[in-house]
Amino acid sequence: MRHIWTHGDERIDRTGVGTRSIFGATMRFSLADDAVPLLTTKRVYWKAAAREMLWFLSGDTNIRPLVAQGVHIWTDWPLATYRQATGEDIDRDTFEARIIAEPDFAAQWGDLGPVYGAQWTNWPRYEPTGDGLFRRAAQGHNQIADLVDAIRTNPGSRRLLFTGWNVADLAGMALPPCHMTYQFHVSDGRLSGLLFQRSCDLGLGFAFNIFGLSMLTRMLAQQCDLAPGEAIWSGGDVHLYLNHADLVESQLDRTPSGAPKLILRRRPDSIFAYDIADFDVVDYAPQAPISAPVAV
Ligand code: UFP
Repeated sequence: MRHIWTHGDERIDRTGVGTRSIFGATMRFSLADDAVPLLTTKRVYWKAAAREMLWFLSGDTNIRPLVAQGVHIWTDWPLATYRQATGEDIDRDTFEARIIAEPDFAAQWGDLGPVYGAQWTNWPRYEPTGDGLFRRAAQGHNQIADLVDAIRTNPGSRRLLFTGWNVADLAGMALPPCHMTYQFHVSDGRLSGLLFQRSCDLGLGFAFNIFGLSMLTRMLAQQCDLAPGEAIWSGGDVHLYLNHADLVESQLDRTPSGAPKLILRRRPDSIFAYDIADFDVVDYAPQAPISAPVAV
């Protein structure tokens, strides 16, 4: 963070907010003994990240179940679309209340397009109709189910990966995938996970993304009877928004402390059967939360 804040190139980005940014960065964290990379210099609402990860795995792409659980991280995109389409100056709380209370409203305005969950569990598959044409099959490729299968049956493979970057579907997504490609690696009985993230908001997004990678790696390791190895994070455009000065400076003033652990309390029958109650973070005594505006 300090390196980017002092040495990053200043550039105008898509959101118009402006960033300081570097291109290409890697970090690695051990997941052994339940260790989990979770910031201690501010409170990270890891349960929101965990709920988001479970929502991805459920294949859902509508914000309704997230909003119903008090997770607001995806609301700004549909809200902006709604305001633009209707010209109505609706506030976020009212919009979210309608999403929860009115299923039809949620269906019309709450969907994000074929984002992560759709690509992860239902990547479009096409089948021949018999007359030289193809139609979209009812069930697409479930990359996650295939991954679990491949880790179990072919752990030496160098093809243990899944991706959300479906070029043909990008135009329909509220936001093209940021944490776009996950690769896994089995060595010496340990499963490591590597995430390639094309674009990273280091002030807000990163803490969630690295937790998500770690949680998913732990779940996959548990399902495949492997020990957790490392979480390796690789970023393309890694940036700090210029309006995050308060966040950056207060975090840099603080000293990290403690060693939080992620506990998986149960071993469900399948990678798709986890519940939020299956996860707990212990030994986590972070410093005060710091809020900052999200660039939409
Ligand atoms: N972003 C993240 N992590 C995420 C996510 C978004 O850091 O999981 F969904 C940030 C990165 C960037 C913005 O600041 O959101 C996406 O903008 P763009 O598509 O222009 O890269």
